[in-house]
Amino acid sequence: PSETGRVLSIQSHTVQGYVGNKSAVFPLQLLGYDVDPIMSVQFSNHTGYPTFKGQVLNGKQLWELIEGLEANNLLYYTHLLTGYIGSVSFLSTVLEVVSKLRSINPALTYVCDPVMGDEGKLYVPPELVSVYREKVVPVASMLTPNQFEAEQLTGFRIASEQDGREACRHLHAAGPSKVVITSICIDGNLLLIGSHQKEKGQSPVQFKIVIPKIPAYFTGTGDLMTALLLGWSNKYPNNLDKAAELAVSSLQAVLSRTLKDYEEAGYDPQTSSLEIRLIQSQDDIRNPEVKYTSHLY
Ligand code: ATP
Ligand code: PLP
Ligand code: PXL
Repeated sequence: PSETGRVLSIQSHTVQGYVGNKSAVFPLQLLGYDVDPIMSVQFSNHTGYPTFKGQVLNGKQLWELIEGLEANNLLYYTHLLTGYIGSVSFLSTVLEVVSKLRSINPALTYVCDPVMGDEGKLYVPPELVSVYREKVVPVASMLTPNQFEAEQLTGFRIASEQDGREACRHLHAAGPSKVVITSICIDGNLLLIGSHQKEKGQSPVQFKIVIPKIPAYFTGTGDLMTALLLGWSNKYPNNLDKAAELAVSSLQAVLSRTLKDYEEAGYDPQTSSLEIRLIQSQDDIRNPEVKYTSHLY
């Protein structure tokens, strides 16, 4: 499949390490996409380190970049991708960017990772939750929450596969035709649940992928996952299950290599957050060997 596109990716930049755009741009380029990154922050490193330094772009500065592009007729995009966003003002400007891009390309696909938190904890200001729920979800084409984020967006507790599928149906009713809950932790394993509502009002095609949990903590995996899902779901627009198999298989290859490299270097993978071995994994991104398969419900 050769379908590609031009992606505007509004995400973090870290000088060292792979989160945000550092984790999304290279894989999308490897899959053949033109990617135009806007750096929502520029930090020395991700915020999980003991300290970090850097600058934050505000909503007005984001809009200036959009105006610059528009003044030169450069605002035609097939996809908008957003990840971690730290303030209501920036998120509100992102909503204006969605409208502006759709005024130029009504078929624009907006892929939104509603990054808010994990494992029961919010790491964004709490005011962002209602903005995501009320304003962002309705305009998103594809949404990739984790378990906690899906709970925040729907108000349901998600404790089982059934709950996950129900949350997806609820999210479809609010807007996006594609929803992937990237991980639900059940009995120590990770479960990905995907859901594609092909026609408004119809019941969605749903599937799961079981992913054995690696006993290590990685950073940037959510950002890489969403980028891969954008890349593959655009190539297989009617087979979200197949797109998810390819994305998960690439991601797990990246994580295995990361773990192996850290272990060989004498690190204990359980005590430090691991930077993914993204560049070293380029063959696994271009041509993933499918080792994780979707099971349709
Ligand atoms: P976001 O907050 O960006 O939505 P997320 O919480 O969805 O992120 P992660 O929890 O990092 O992101 O998971 C994304 C994907 O990464 C999962 O679908 C899973 O495939 C993989 N993953 C992350 N950590 C592990 C792990 N320890 N073992 C196995 N797979 C993992
Ligand atoms: N922890 C903090 C403090 C963050 O700001 C973020 C931002 O997204 C994350 C974790 C998320 O990392 P991931 O996308 O790998 O889940
Ligand atoms: O996706 C994770 C992420 C994005 N942006 C910044 C981060 C992190 C994770 O720590 O620090 C700035």
